Amino acid sequence: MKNIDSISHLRGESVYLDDIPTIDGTLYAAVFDSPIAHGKITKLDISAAEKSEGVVRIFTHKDIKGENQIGGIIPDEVLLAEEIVDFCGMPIVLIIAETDELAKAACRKVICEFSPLEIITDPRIAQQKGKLIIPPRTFQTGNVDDAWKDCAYIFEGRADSNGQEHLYIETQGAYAVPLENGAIKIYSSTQGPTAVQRTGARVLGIPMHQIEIDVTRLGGGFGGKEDQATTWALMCALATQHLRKPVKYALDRMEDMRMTGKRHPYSSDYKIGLSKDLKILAYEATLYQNAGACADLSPAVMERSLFHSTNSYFVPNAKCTAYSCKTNLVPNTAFRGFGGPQGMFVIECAIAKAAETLGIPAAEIQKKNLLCDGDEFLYGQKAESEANECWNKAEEIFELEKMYTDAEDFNQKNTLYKKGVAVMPICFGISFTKTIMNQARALVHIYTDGSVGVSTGAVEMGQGVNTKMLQVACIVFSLAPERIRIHSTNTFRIANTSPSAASATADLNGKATYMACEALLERLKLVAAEELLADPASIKIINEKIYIGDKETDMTWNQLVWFAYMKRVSLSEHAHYATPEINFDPKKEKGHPFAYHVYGTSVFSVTIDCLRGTYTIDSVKAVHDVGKSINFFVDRGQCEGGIVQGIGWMTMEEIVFDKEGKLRSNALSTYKVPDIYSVPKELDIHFHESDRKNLAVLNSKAVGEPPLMYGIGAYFALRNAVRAFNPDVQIPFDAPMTPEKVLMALYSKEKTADKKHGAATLAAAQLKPK
Ligand code: LUZ
Ligand code: MOS
Repeated sequence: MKNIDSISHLRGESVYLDDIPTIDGTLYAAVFDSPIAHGKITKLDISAAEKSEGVVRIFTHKDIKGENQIGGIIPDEVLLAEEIVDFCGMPIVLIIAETDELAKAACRKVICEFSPLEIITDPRIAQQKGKLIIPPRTFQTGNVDDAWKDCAYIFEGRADSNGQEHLYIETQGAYAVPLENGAIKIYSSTQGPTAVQRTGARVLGIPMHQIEIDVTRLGGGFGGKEDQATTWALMCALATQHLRKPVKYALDRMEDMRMTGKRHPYSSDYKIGLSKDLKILAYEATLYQNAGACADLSPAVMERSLFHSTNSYFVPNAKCTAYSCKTNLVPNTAFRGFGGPQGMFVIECAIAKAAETLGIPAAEIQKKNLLCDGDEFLYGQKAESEANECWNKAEEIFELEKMYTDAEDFNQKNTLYKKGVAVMPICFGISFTKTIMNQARALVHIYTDGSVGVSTGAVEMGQGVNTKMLQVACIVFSLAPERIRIHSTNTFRIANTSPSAASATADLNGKATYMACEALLERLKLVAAEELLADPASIKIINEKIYIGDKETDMTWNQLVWFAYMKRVSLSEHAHYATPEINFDPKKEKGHPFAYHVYGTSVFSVTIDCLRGTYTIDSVKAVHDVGKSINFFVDRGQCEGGIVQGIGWMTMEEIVFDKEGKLRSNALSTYKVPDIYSVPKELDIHFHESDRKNLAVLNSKAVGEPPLMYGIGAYFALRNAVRAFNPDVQIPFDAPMTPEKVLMALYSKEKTADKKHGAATLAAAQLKPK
């Protein structure tokens, strides 16, 4: 089935925040944000801004009637600055004017002076100074310290991965409208309607039942709107509360890039020990997460880095420690993969380091260590592994051996172009790592004309979750898709939602939808049995026809629904689903946190231009574990998009903050994201299907985040291509592998162990083709 939004998308009729018709008298917001990364506010003069044309009102933290506090996990984040600013882009003053332009013009008239404080941008320095968001955590299994002595080879090093802009096509934004009795309705471009409602209640000082959040769809979220959409919704709501007027704020691209958090950069140290036959015997890693100025979701992101620190490998002795480091950068946040990619990158670097030193393809080590059924992850859960199946299939259908020999042949024949091949297996745990968040609700109404309306807590953000919800209802009722509508996500219809995140949205909300539809179906069967004088167990409903056993009757779905109504039988059902079996004990750092895992193997082939350092990703092929896919198009779309987004993170997207903590890559002119031309020439995705029972909705495994991690393969394929030109070069593990870094590495003379981090510091004068 096609994505149900495809036609309205194509016609430009789909409704995003900016498509909601505004009410007469709507006012517009803009935020004056901190120009410095750390300091004490010594003077704040808004008098000129107040006199600026079209300005209606200016708000500071003093106007907040509830608490000036928006921290979700830890209460450490204000909506509007009080005495201290601790990152560039921190909101200080909220300006409301008659138009968007006038509000922005007034921002420029705010006078704010600071006495500067020390600026920290490096997570390792933050850690040394004891600036941590939460105490460090360690996940471990076996006994690493004892295991080193049994290792034939030991390698150590450092691995860095940079942040990533979410670059959703629709920027952050909200529209708040006053309702009667002091209530407020907020249209918010959020992945977490309940987060906006809950935090809104706290900031405005009113009960949650006074705040209605409504979301039709987002133009992309990728985690950026899991927590950080709240800020903009509450800016509008704060103004609406005071002015009793509708207020809208849709950030422009530069505001969005400057004031919202990104993927967390990580700096890590690793140590890996292998046996003579390349089994990983021991792995130790220390991860320094750059959290930015406040906690936001960083503790949870850090936790997922630890969960995924051994990727899809069985490591008998492992010890991974992570620090969430407080720096003076915009608070970093959820981003597709949620720390998993960062953790996985480190062990892949360790394996690459070992392979490069031993002079073998990394794939030899990767393949030997894939998780088998029953192997334990370092947090205690036992794997139901598809890792070997996916790898073996990939090896066979993509002719991996031939890909390697073709690249070698090519490299023999060409001096100025080199090819590199790399394999990237993935393993991603499905469920919110915080067990309590794994619950969802659905509300299903059958109307008297036989049409069906479904509401859930799922937010459609382009990922196709509404299409999957519709499919679930279609399957249970045996109705055509036209008979069913998925309605907006609304906190007055569905309460206490978890954000649409963790790849778990379709599973959680789909299971609740399934349960609600099933309950209605059972009820309708009783009505049919009564009307037809038949045994309820013998009633079937197929394609809008009612059957007794295999015998079709004259009764239709529409008639049955009407009979039920006439008998005063409820045609509505609200269901609640909570993932069974999952648990985690943070004291022991052990448990069974995930409903299941998603596996897969991707194979990358790249070509670099050895004069220019530029490159093309020639092909990405993947065997991806879907369980039993209920929607081939949606799932393939997620794989393709995830892979390209992952390649972007690993190759071209380079966030640059200067030493003053100012974002230099602050627009699309200075921050490069993959476009249609950077999509791999060949993108070939095979689904690995399996009959094994899982906790996914209709056995169709979650697909949102896992494919992003295939993109890590691009980084290693590029390294391999560089090493075909400049053998034995020591390239620091420092993603993204931009063309600039490729060029530096091609001509780098660094051949000894990377004591010093950063080949990119090589002087240009040293560049000389060998
Ligand atoms: N959000 C969250 C997530 O709150 N908890 C998670 O475990 C998670 N995982 C992936 C993406 N978002
Ligand atoms: Mo997410 S990173 O699943 O919002």
